[in-house]
Amino acid sequence: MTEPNLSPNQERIASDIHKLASLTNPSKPGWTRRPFTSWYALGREWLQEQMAELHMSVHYDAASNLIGSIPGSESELKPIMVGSHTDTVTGGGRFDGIIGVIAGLELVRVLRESGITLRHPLEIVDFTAEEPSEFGISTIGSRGMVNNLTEEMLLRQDPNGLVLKEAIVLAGGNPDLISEQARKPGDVALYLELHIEQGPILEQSLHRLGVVTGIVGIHRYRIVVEGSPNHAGTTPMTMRSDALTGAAQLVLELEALMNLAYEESVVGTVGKLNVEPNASNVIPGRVEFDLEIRSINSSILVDIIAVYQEKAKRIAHQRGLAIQFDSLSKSEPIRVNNEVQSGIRSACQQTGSTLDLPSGAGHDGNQISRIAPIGMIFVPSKEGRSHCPEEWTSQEDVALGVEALIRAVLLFDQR
Ligand code: HGY
Ligand code: MN
Ligand code: MN
Ligand code: MN
Repeated sequence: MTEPNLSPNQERIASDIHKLASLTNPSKPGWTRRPFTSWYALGREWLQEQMAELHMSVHYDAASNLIGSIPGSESELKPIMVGSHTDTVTGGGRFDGIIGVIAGLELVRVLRESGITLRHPLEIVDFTAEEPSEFGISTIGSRGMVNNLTEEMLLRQDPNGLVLKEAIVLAGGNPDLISEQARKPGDVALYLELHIEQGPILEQSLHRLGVVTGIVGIHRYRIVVEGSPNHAGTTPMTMRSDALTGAAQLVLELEALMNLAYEESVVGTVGKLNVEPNASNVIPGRVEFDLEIRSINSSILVDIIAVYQEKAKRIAHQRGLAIQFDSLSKSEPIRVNNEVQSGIRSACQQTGSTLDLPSGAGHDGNQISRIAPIGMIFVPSKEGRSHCPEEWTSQEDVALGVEALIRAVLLFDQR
C-alpha cells in the first residue's frame, strides 16, 4: 500500500500564521495579542471559524480553553490531544505557540485530504494564557484543565481590578466547573505539541527538527522593596533608604548567583520592574519586580531561592529597606518519557535531520504532564531569537515540523 501524501500545505500554513499575525494590537511593538484582550478574542473567533469549516465540534472548557474535536473509529479510546497557545508576550513574535495550534488545524486538513480516520478521537486545543498574564500566572488554561488553579489564583486581580475568575468567564469558561470537569490521569492518551525552539541549538547544529527530552520548571516571585521616598536634592546620601538602588543590588545579586556553577543549567531573570513614585527628583520609595528562575532540576530551584532570600535580608538590613517575597507561580520540570521520545524521534527522522534537546522555555506540557504522557517537537528559531519582533522560523521549517507532528500522531494512533 503506497504511503498517503502526508506533506502539509506550506502556503496554507503561512497564510494562517499571517492571518493571526494581523489580529494583534498595533499600538504595541512586534505582534502582541495578550490574553483576555479584544485582539485575543478576534484571534479565537478566527480559530473557531477554521475549526467549524473542518467540521470539528468546537467548545470552550471550564478553564476557557478552546477545543476542536473529531471522533476516531474506536470511540472508546482516549483522545490524542494536539495544541499550544495563541496568546503572546508584549512585543512578541508571530510563531511562539501559534504554530502549534495551526499545526493542529493542518493535521486535520491533511487527515481529511488523505482520507485517513484515526482510531483515537483527536482534540486540537488553544490553551488560554500560556504566557505570564497580568494576574502573574502563566499556563492558566492548562492549569485549569488539570485542576491546578488554586482559589487564591482564581481570585487574583489584574492592575485594572479584573478578577481572574471573571476573565475566564469572559473568555468562554466557567470557573465553578473547573474542578468537576478537570481531566484526570488516563483521560488523554497522549499530548503532542509543535513549538519553535526559541533558542539557538537547532540552527547552530544544523538540525531541522528537535525531539524535546524535558521541559524546565519555572519558579516566579514578586518582590517588593520598601524604602522611604524623599527629596532628591536635600537628602544627604548617608540618610537615604533608596528602594531602587536596593532593588538594583538585588537584581545584580541574582545575576551573580546564576553565574555560579551548578550540576544542571539554571537561568534567572528580572524582566518586569516598577518604581514609585517614578519621578526624577524623588528618591524611590517603593520598587516592585518579578523574578524568575528556571532549571530542569527542581531541587536547585528551591536551594537557590533560599540562598537568594538570605542575601536579600542582608541587603535590606544594610540599606534600611523592607523586602517582601511573594510566590507568583511554580511549574515543575518534567522529563518526556522514553517511549514517547522514541516515537517522536522516529517520526522526526522519517521527516528531517533530528536532534534531542531540552526546552529552556516553559510550555503547557508542564501542566498536561500531570494527567497524560506528553511529547514536543521543536523547529529552529532564526538566531535563537524569541519573545521579540525578530522571532522567525522559515515556512519550510514550520511545514517540516507539521509533517513530523502528523507522522507522530499517525504512529502513536496505531499503538
Ligand atoms: O516563558 C516561557 O518559557 C514560554 O515562552 N511561555
Ligand atoms: Mn512564550
Ligand atoms: Mn510558547
Ligand atoms: Mn544529527
